[in-house]
Amino acid sequence: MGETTVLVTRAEGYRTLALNRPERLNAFTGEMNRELMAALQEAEADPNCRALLLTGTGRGFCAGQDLEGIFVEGETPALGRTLETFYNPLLRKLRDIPMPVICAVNGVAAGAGANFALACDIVLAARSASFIQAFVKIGLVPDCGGTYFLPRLAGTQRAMALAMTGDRLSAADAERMGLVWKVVDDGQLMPEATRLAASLAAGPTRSLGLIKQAIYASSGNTLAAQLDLERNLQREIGKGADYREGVSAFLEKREPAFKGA
Ligand code: LHQ
Repeated sequence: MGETTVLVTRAEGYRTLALNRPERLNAFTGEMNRELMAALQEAEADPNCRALLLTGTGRGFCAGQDLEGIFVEGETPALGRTLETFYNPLLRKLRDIPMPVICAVNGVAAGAGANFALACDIVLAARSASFIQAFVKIGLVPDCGGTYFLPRLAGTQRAMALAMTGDRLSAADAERMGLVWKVVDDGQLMPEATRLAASLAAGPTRSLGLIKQAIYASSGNTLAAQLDLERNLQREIGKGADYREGVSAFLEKREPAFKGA
């Protein structure tokens, strides 16, 4: 038996989930899909876990679906079922989990791997990392949310060119196009990402969860609907202890001690 395909490391307030098949650039297998879902569900169920950090071991972030042995003699590939059973629930979970998910893209992110990174809430990339919509190179269409995230983050023209050419995009260009929050020097990626995770984990977690909900709802909403949503969220969050703590800390000129409540 090999090592687990997702390494989970617990720190004060947050967990790091590292995709772990470095010899295959962390390409997804069914086992990895299942272990990643289990890790996300366990994190969500733990009240002490208030932020997540997703990364990869070795020189790659994730090379997408493992292409080894996917064709079985006499069988038609059932990609729709694979997506619906494994990948789409993971994408939904990353977006719906009510805590910040940071992605530290440590190397190449291709195919599904690229789009898992784009699904995360705040994406940091190592300067040597790159993003490839590799699907077209093997005669597929982007999945795992690629056709949703790319036009929204980068605009229709860039989304189309990236998806149609499958060209490799450098981390610097990904930052310029708004696909990632920040590019950092390779040696600074994990220190910077863990600093951010620890800082968000000490934040007002319910606020952060609702911020995520509101920002993601906005692309399907009118302004009127979004104003209604903001009103509803603010009505609820304003009853919480962290709001009182935040205001008290400001008035008392001290750092707030948020409980995530
Ligand atoms: C791999 C892989 C890999 C197996 C590198 N599989 N071994 C599709 C279908 C079903 C439903 C769900 O959704 C999807 C979505 C998808 O993700 S489709 C897209 C699948 N991914 C790709 O097409 C990317 C394939 N990989 C590459 O193009 C290159 O490996 C990249 C550009 C990512 C990296 O290139 P290099 O840095 O030159 O590394 P390498 O190619 O030498 O890879 C290192 C090893 O990892 C190598 O094995 P080896 O035994 O020769 O050392 C590769 O064969 C292996 N590997 N990706 N997806």
